[in-house]
Amino acid sequence: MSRRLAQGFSGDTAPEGAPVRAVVALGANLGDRATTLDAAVAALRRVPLVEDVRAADPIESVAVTPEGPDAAAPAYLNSVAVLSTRLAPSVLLSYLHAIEDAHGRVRRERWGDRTLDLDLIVYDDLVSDDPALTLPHPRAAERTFVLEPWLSIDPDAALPGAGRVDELLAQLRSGS
Ligand code: A4P
Ligand code: MG
Repeated sequence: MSRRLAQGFSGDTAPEGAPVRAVVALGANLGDRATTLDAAVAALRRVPLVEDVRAADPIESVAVTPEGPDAAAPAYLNSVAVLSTRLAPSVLLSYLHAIEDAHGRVRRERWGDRTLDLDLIVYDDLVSDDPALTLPHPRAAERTFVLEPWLSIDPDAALPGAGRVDELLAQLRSGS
């Protein structure tokens, strides 16, 4: 059963201090994308109370904008990292923002081009509709560029409330 964010996740660390599994999506469509993604994974490995970071080989994808796919925009490199952490989800998100900032992320427009985007896709089986941290990430289930790299490093991956990642990906690929 999914847990709600309000129940016991207000501190800086996970409840009972037990490590939980989290999934982070990485994206870049400006600058030296591959170098940036490598550096972001290295930075994730240095975050306190984060362990066992495993990152997928990056894939290239057409930029998705609010108007739909835009082949004229710079293409993205996307990857996904699976990790174990004792940090509370809001604290983990703060570290993700700090890593984005360290790589020159400028927030001008939603879904705008960016040197680095780090999204928290899942944190254990937590469900949250807080706009500051929505879990699972509300658009993950419809994004091949998230599901494909995730599945490559976790064949049993599942998105709480949406289902198995292999099945979601098959549905997206078949257009259903
Ligand atoms: N926020 C809420 N929930 C989360 C979460 N689970 N993870 C809040 C991360 N952030 C979360 O984020 C905006 C706000 O979302 C933050 O204040 C945070 O507290 P942002 O990173 O500043 O802005 P953004 O990334 O432009 O917005 P958003 O809505 O997160 O966009 P997405 O969904 O990340 O989409 N096309 C390709 N091919 N590949 C991509 O990676 N990425 C995007 C961005 C668009 N098109 C893309 C790709
Ligand atoms: Mg984002």
